[in-house]
Amino acid sequence: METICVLGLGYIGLPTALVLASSGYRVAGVDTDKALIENLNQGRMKIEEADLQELLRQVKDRGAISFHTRPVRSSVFIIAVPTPLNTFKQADISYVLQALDSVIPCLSPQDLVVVESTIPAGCCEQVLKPRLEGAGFMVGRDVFLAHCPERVLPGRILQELINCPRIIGGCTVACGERARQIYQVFSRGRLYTTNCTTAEITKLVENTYRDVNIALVNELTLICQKLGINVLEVIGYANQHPRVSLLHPGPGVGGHCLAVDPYFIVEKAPQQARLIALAREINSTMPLFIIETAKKLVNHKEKAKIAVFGLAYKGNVGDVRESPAVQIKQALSEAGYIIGVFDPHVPDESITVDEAVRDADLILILTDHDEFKSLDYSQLALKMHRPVVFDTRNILPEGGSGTNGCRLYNLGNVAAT
Ligand code: SAJ
Repeated sequence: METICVLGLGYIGLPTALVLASSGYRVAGVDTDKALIENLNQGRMKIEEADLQELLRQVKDRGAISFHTRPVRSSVFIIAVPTPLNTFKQADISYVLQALDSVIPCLSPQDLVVVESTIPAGCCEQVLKPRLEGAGFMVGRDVFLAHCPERVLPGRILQELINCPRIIGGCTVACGERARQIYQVFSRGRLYTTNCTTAEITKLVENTYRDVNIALVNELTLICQKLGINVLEVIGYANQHPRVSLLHPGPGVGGHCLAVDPYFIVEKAPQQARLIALAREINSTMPLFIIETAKKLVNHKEKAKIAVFGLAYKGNVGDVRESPAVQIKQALSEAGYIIGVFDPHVPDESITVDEAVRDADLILILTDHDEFKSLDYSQLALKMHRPVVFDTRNILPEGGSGTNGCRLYNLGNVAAT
């Protein structure tokens, strides 16, 4: 079996490295973050994901994986570093370039470089391939270059890593084939090979599809609010249609994928990507609607206390990247409200539920964690100054928390405010 070097040990790179190591490859996990490497060497990780910790223990015990701060000699290099947005909302590929540059001195003939990081369309052909060729490696002859974007859903990473079909874009047919052979060892999903640019844009459009669909229901929420009708009822009825499947409205779209990737398309075709840009705008202004509604629910009282339930960008994960909840919390705090955050998945930023709700004027549910569904809101109401709950995720049964004078609002009945 080949040795594989995985660069970037975040939400994608680490699970990928562990799965490769458990599939028989010898794996070197690489990250420039020294503290992360020390923690992994001691068997510790920060990512909260089912079975991942146990997998780390197993592959470490078997000696199938080692961790380093620089790439080591291998025959395959998988780059899974972040591609954030720069201040102009364009893809910042500098981490990918740094990773590639660090790999170049380790390359030998016939080695394979796979980029899993999400990158703009044309990046492999126009940026990465010329960089390898500039270093003296003819792509498709001396070394192979492919893009194999990840598709895993945070919260179900391991399961989806193994089972999702994958799109592999090769700079040449041989590049795609070489990458396919690596992935087929652990992947149970079908592996499709195509060219790099097709793989790049396919990845981007998957997340854009979801972002646009969420924008539709978020916009519908604002429309229904104006019309004084319950958006949840409308969605429920519309979804009875055999070809309609509306998603869930919420306080906005977060995470490092949906809130970022559509901009990579806009960047490349701003004149054409009108719907995509508008969807981004709708989703990223959703927090303003939540902030204004929360202010109304505390009657614009100065220094009202708001118990914020959830900072993570979505339920049952501890990831706060691009989280609308963080944005909402910050804006309310800057507006002078007293904020108590309760998020059992983000312990560093959280106080206890009792501390958060004590003397609060509003519980503002911003994340759909399971823990929030099973709380007894009528009991929490007893500790509050004014027992009002605004459930922006629609996780509580409508009208279900009405005891002890507790008033429950969600995105369906917020028109009443
Ligand atoms: N959200 C809504 N309403 C919904 C669904 C989601 O408001 O009906 C919000 C969530 O609360 C969250 C955001 O959208 O703030 C994104 O959450 P998500 O669960 O839709 O997606 P991610 O970002 O966790 O993972 C996505 C997935 N892409 C698709 O489903 C097309 C995943 O498969 C990708 O691998 C991942 O992006 C990625 O890394 O690109």
